[in-house]
Amino acid sequence: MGGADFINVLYSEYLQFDPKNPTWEGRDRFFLDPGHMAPMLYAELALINKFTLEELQQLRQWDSPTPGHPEVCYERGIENSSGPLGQGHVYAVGAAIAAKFLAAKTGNPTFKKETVYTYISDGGIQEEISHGAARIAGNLGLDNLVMFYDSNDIQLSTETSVVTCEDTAMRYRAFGWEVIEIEGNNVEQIRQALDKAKAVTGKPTLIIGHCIMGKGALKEDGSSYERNCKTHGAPLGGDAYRNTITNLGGNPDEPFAIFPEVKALYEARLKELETIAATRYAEEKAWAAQNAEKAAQLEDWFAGKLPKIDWASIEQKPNDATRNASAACLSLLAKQVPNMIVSSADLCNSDKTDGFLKGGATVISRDNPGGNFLQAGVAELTMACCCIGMMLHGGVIAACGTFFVFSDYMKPAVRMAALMQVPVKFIWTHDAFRVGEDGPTHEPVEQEAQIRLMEKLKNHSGKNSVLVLRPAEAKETTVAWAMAMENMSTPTALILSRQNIENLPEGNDYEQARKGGYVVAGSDENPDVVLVATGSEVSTLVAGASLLRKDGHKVRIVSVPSEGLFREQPISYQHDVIPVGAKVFGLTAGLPVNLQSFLIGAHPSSTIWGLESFGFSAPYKVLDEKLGFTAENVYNQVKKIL
Ligand SMILES: Cc1ncc(C[n+]2csc(CCOP(=O)(O)OP(=O)(O)O)c2C)c(N)n1
Ligand SMILES: [Mg+2]
Repeated sequence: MGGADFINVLYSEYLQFDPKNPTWEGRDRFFLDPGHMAPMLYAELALINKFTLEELQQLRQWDSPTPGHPEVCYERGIENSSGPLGQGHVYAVGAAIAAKFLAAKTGNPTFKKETVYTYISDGGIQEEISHGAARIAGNLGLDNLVMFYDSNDIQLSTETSVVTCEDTAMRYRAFGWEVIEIEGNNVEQIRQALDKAKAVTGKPTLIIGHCIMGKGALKEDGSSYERNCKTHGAPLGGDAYRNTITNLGGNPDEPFAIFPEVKALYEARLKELETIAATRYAEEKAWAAQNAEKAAQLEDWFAGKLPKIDWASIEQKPNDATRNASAACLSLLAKQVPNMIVSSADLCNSDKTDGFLKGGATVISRDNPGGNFLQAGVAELTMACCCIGMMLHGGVIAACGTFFVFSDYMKPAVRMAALMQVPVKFIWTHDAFRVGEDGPTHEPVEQEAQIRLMEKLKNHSGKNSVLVLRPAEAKETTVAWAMAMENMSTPTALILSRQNIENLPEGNDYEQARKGGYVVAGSDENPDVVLVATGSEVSTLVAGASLLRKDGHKVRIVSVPSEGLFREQPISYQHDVIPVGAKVFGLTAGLPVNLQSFLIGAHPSSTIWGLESFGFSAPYKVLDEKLGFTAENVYNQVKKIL
């Protein structure tokens, strides 16, 4: 209720979209940060015919298009799912970066005219991620970004003064923003602020709107219910809504009515928008006529179509680390995928996303908005959300890298990408304890188990919500990157090694990695034991197998870059790879649970060697010895079950 004046002015006078074409590439975007304000957004969208009044009445009910928090749906005018405070406005930062990128890269004038609006509340301002977003948007001078802050002094359980004495205006100014302060329920001031924000150049704008929480609300006894935490999320209670609707000039017997003058206002605006869109289309058409090739390319970009990528041209160095193998792929992608943007949280030379720079990418800056490498600074969650926002905008493919252990700082964003089915590529290197001297703080142990849980969780289209790939060595990494690029329906995680890894035996058919798991070349017929691993542990199994063969044992080795994908194969294939009743030995540098499912149906003596504690500080070869990740230990452990 406190934000209604702003949203009404924005939608009835400023936001430019095509009522007939909700996915128009050049439309203004509106990203809602506080998902609990879903009713405000749904009600506004009902005024532009995106929801019916009946649908509004189904708020939070089973199978309704109006769930408790909005879920992305372009057709209905919802640009993002929102709920976890803080993330929504960072998607807007990503979208603003994407709009500037597309403007610079294509020259299509429509992207210069596009404005990205976002709405934030006290909760989002307090979330740590707001610092990352403010820094990046300020540093890049995103003058196509306008953020309205619903500053109402009230949050869920207290007044804001209990938890903060921040001078928010000063903070955003310090980050390089234009800051305007207004009475957030004063329509004239809202107009002036939006006019001013649109005219600002070289800076994003924050409009701090001092709003009245629960504006116009009355309690059951008729006293004021304004500025009260209790109005945050719960119904007003009893007949309070009747008093409130009467107080606001409505009829409490018809709470879902649209006033005729409001209807007329929006009808007129929708007409106006048709003209605005037609003018913009004409400009786009004129540009397309002059730039036929770019126009065709742009269409592909928004359709999520990849150009031909010459994967076969990649020559992986023998026995290389998979992070280096990833760099080789990124170098090629920099040359062949012009709408790809890669980001790193200040680790590009370690996570090897600098391969993208070496392939010719340039760093995005206020002077180079058409660059395609975002140096995100040390802000993993912000980086992930920016990448999601770029892809929500459309026209761009985004990937971001850091150390695997810091995926912990990104999980909330990975979850939202999975829920929204946004195909960001997450690049996580330094995938295990072999980080070594950096000690247990930097050594991922349980992270693979955590991220693989997302492979076991289906999205609302029935697909594994994330594709998680931990390739065994350099050449398998090329296939993994191809799979990541081709996957435009869910996020993909690439989990890569810091250390060098021996190549798999000659003749290995790497394309089989597309099945999630496969028998590695050189395996024996009718094996006595099946050795299973993901990532670099596969090569340790290969080394262990050669010792076992000296004793006359027949051994099969299975590489499983993605358990989730493997489980989608026909059961007959799964049994061909790991026969029912076989003796299975699994090796994982993560928690044993990573491979647990391969013991189902296997011989009861089957076992897994994994980590059951945090890591330790030592050179990685010493850790391999101490923790049992050697050919000798594979031999010793397997001998026990043969
Ligand atoms: C990351 C996250 N933490 C906690 C919550 C639960 N929550 C929802 S709204 C809210 C605070 C609401 O305060 P404010 O943002 O000022 O919204 P207002 O009450 O003014 O509408 C909280 C803590 C959440 N949605 N997301
Ligand atoms: Mg508030």
